Amino acid sequence: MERTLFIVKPDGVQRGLIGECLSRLERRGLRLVGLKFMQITPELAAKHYAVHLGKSFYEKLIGYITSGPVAVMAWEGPNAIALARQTMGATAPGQAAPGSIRADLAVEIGRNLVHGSDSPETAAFEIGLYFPEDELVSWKRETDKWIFE
Ligand code: DAT
Ligand code: MG
Repeated sequence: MERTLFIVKPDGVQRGLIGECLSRLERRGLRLVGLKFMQITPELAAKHYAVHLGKSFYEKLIGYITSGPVAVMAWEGPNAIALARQTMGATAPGQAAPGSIRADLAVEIGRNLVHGSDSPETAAFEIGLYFPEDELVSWKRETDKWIFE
């Protein structure tokens, strides 16, 4: 089992796409273990995107992710990180695979709707940034045996 952090960014919230994005992961079969609605502070954004500090788009990225409320989720499943990334699509919507969230619903890299962790290390780090341990729910679904082998 793997866990991954997933965020519907401020453009997704403003466009009324929280449910659409959540639903795609839910219907795919990943299991929700954390969920909150919040506004990311500049301090938290700087921690989250520290890896991009110094890049040309850094300031714009911090401005974008802090520009309004976001929906933050933790999802669980076998290979959850790669599965969520596939459902999201590539960073640039024009390069995202057809059927992915970014291909179907986004146009610009700077308004690409969603965030998802990209490795086990970043997933652990990012989940820790947004969810104290007691806000994550470990549970079994009635449908697990029909989705997880
Ligand atoms: P991803 O969100 O697919 O994990 P990333 O971690 O490389 O992509 O970058 C984080 C965000 O920064 C990305 O969602 C949008 C923005 N970004 C990345 N590369 C960019 C670029 N070349 N120009 C503008 N924004 C960029
Ligand atoms: Mg990333």
